[in-house]
Amino acid sequence: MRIEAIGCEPLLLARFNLENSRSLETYRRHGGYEALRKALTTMSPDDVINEVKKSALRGRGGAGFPTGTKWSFVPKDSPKPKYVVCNADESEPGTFKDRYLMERDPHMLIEGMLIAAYALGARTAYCYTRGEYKYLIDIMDQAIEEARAAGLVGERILGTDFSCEVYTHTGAGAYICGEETALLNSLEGLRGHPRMKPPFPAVAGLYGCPTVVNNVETLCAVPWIIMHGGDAYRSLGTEKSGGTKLWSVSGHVKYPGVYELPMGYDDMEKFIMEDCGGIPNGRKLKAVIPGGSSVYIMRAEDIIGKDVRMDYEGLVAAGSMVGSGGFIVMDDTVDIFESTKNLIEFYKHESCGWCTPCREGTDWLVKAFKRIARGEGRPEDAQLLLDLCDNIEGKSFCPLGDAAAWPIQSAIKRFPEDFKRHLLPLAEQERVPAVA
Ligand code: L3W
Ligand code: SF4
Repeated sequence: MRIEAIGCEPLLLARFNLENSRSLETYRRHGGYEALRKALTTMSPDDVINEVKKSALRGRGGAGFPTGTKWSFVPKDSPKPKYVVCNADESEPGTFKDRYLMERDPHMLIEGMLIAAYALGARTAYCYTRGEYKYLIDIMDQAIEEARAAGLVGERILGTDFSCEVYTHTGAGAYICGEETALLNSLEGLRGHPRMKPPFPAVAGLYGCPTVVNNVETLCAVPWIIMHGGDAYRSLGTEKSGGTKLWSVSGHVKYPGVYELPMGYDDMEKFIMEDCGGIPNGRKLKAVIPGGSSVYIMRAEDIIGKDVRMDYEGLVAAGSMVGSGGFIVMDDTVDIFESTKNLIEFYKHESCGWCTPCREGTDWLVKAFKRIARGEGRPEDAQLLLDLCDNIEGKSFCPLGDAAAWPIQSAIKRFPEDFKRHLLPLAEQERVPAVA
């Protein structure tokens, strides 16, 4: 497992390889909590928000929404308490960056949460972590206790008027609780199904109060931005997407791992073939899902020789999305029908059942995929699968529905041969060469 910055100085990974990197002592020895001190003693909350706006930091959980803009939606004159919630429910298939941030550098996250709380006028911050990451709760709790003992969490932080409590909270292993409003329901002790938006959480979130929900990686970038300035952060990336981004690389590459790249890293082919060591065992690249399972699958021919830029705009232009940065590489032994079947089984299992198109649609899709896999496919099944997706996409209550439809639609359109073979009668399937 490689953990490495490429094309930039490590910003999020800067302390990962230090001895005892998760301790407060190590963090402070390397400048930790100085950004919080700077914010509390030399900046107004609006100054902090403006710096984050200038940085062009965008939400790293999947949607890429501008962080400073989201923070500015929190009403300043509301008499209600305000909350900061860190979304550490990292559940997107292929995504495993946030766990390393929490495991190796928990104080960077706590400092980011505290700066966000100061900017927004919140006195309480929660870190909502997926149930399977239970071990990280212990790491976070220990770090919070260390910070509290040092006067960095709790009353009158660093001797200023700013007070803020930080709590951890564990989910119970439901993917849907990574959707921000389902997460808030779960945090309130309710069933984890999504809420109607608008109102957005920034206006009516936890307990109906203004709440900012940000991903772990997003909050971890904040101390650096405050310390070095929004312009410096922006200049590391592109005009529209500042800073650096973590990519969780898995699948058929020689060196899987977590890579930090500047936003706008300008060649996805180089990233796969050189930085990640290329495709092992002499095989060829067949497909990449660049942003976690919920985005469009890409074909090798859309990557090789195409100078695909790795940022929000670059990946949309190349026919996919940054998503959560879960970068899954597949070689030419992979049957895309089989890998897509695997994904739809995941979405069916994780559908919360709240709305009919997603609950029923994902179930029907799984039934159809299983029938086809048993050798009972029919030529018209490709269209049937697309019709089922069409009845889910844009017609479901939350993004999980779209996320279930997109990988299937793109797989059928971009890898028709892998589907066609399965739709032939069994005897004929044997005459068509299997994938590689
Ligand atoms: C106030 C407005 N706030 C938007 C806020 C909104 C949210 C953020 C983005 O889905 C995607 C999803 C997954 N006033 C606002 C406003 N906001 N307009 O901005 O909102 P939105 O609705 O565009 O996205 P979302 O519902 O947060 C997130 C995809 O990410 N995904 C999943 C990743 C999973 C992980 C993980 O495991 N860590 O990240 C991957 O692609 O499918 O499409 O905060 O409130 N007018
Ligand atoms: Fe639940 Fe799926 Fe509907 Fe989202 S789209 S509310 S996950 S049933």
